[in-house]
Amino acid sequence: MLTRGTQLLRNTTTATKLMPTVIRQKNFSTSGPRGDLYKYQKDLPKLPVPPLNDTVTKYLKSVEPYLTPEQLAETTAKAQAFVKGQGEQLQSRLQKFAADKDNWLAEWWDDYAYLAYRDPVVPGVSYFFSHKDLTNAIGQDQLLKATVLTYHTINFMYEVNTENLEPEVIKGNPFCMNAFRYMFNNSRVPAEGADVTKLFDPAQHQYFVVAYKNNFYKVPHTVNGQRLTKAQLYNHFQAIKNSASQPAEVAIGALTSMNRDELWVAYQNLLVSPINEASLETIHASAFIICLDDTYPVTIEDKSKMCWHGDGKNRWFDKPVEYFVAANGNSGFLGEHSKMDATPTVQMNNYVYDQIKKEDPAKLIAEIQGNFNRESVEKLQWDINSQTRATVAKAELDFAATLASLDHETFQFYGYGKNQIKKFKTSPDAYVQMMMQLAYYKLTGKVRPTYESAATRKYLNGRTETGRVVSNESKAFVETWCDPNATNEEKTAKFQAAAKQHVAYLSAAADGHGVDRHLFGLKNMLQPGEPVPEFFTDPVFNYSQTWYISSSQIPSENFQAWGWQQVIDDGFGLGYLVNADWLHVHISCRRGNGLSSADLKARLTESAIEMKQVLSSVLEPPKAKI
Ligand SMILES: *[C@@H]1O[C@H](CO)[C@@H](O)[C@H](O)[C@H]1NC(C)=O
Ligand SMILES: *[C@@H]1O[C@H](CO)[C@@H](O)[C@H](O)[C@H]1NC(C)=O
Ligand SMILES: *[C@@H]1O[C@H](CO)[C@@H](O)[C@H](O)[C@H]1NC(C)=O
Ligand SMILES: *[C@@H]1O[C@H](CO)[C@@H](O)[C@H](O)[C@H]1NC(C)=O
Ligand SMILES: CC(=O)N[C@H]1CO[C@H](CO)[C@@H](O)[C@@H]1O
Repeated sequence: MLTRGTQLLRNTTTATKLMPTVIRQKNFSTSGPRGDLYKYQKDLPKLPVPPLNDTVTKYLKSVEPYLTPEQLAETTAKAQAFVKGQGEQLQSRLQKFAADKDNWLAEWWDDYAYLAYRDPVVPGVSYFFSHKDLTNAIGQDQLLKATVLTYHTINFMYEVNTENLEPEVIKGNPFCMNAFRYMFNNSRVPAEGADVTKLFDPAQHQYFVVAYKNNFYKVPHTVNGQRLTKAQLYNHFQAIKNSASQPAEVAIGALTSMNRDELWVAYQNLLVSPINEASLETIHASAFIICLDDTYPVTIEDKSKMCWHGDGKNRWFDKPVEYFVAANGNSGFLGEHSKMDATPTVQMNNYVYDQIKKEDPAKLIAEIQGNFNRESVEKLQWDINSQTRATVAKAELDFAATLASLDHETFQFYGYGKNQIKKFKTSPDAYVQMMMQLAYYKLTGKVRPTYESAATRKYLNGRTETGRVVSNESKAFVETWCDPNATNEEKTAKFQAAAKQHVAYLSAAADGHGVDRHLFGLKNMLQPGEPVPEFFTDPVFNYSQTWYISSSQIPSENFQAWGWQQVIDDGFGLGYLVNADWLHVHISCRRGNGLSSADLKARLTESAIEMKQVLSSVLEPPKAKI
């Protein structure tokens, strides 16, 4: 239910420049029968503009834990002046603006949060899923794994393209399926100021791209209306592996690991040659990418690194759907975030992996052996001048430095999971959030602004809202748990109050009644030259959106890890899974800022053990012996 949204509220005072985000190619085919995928779209409610006073009241409540009574009084005075004054005007402008839009936020969001983002997308904003390893022959063999991963992804893609995928309905609410239009046959492409999304007609581009030894290959997925069989796919992979013994001399994919402005400059240079232009378009228009690596990742940390960034060369980071398969069969997914949040890609990965688990290895091997064909290999060509050569070299160095500045660890706790948490009659999400608050407080002695992503897909074109995790109640919870004199009963009561408040805020956020997107919208209503209300220039406003912890949960029992990067230099990024019997938190932070992911990991372990002990002692007292 929860997705990672963006935590990137960067420029707080300037209105965002609007840029075109979608370039439609000609020959857009709309023919053919269509299924139900988008059938509820027309009925979906529009993202609300909440009442101004509600939002500001909720905002004040959310900043209270950080403030002294004097500071709170000052901030409250600014807030009240805003509500009575300029705020009212901005609110009515926003209401008018929203009236004829499908989704008022979507007008700015993709650009503001993602496409105008200039740092490298990896590790900056892309997120990864590490697939659970399969213990059978498919799971241990790179090409068998790549074959079934590709085969089932193509099937899923057909469901999307023919619109036969069933729309998601969560607790009776149909969810917006718009993001599926941006899953396949498109790419993020660098542009000046803000990147763009290029979309292509899937009927005209029936192929995917394979990366191997830093080369890129075009492989058909459909020929004469027939989808490739597993044997044909396998033969293609085999042919690619046979064709290249040495890595490409210049790893052109490394360019996509660069800062976006630098990448844009590199593109201008590449596009001088029609050969490069054609190869770039082949990648952009492809359905998706499969990267075959020569690595053997064993630890969860190494597997995560392979999913997330690999060596930064055998990848094309701008594609929304990119898988990697290691030489030992371990695999994972990397999502480019600009047009899609994690919920649709979790759904796709779950579908694909559920199918893969049903594959019979013996049958698959027999099928492949009986159908051996030598496939021709279509390697993409590049015309590389000295400038490109130098840019790639710089990209590789910069990327190595970026990775070196990243400190990440994986907390995996096998003591208990959702099943145990439910016995405490509490929301598993709230439980893990409070566990992370406790760990952070134990580590830093502070309570600081924390983001949890909430999906707003019940609204048309809805993406995410911020769940503000810290509350008066969560603060009382961590303080009480760190008070050596507090009793287990007191601790339990504080925990329950904090979890209750968490659920209330997150539900409001999913209903479009958080504070962050609304205030963002109001700020966007300021006209050039207009004075910026004190409410927005208040340092508390800025502080309250400085995400020292940025967090998100996704539901999948098919993953052994997932994660992404912290969003501020002094912060942690925490991607978590609440599985039936185990917990996962991927922890990232920046090196050299006095933070340590290993220390937070130790504090998480301590907190997980302590919470179960204390809560069990109160909520599950041992039954008296008869
Ligand atoms: C919201 O409205 C209530 C009731 O009218 C008022 O007491 C409160 O001060 C208002 N909040 C703000 C922030 O202006
Ligand atoms: C928040 O906590 C403070 C200090 O414990 C208390 O004075 C205040 O009334 C609380 N505010 C709310 C909205 O619960
Ligand atoms: C715990 O209780 C003892 C005895 O009442 C008191 O001296 C001490 O200050 C308390 N510690 C804390 C952290 O409140
Ligand atoms: C807060 O202010 C700092 C310093 O000006 C700025 O770098 C940061 O982006 C601001 N944060 C937010 C969330 O606006
Ligand atoms: C331009 C274009 O044809 N885009 C299509 C890409 O594929 C999705 C479905 O996967 C369609 O919804 C888009 O219209």
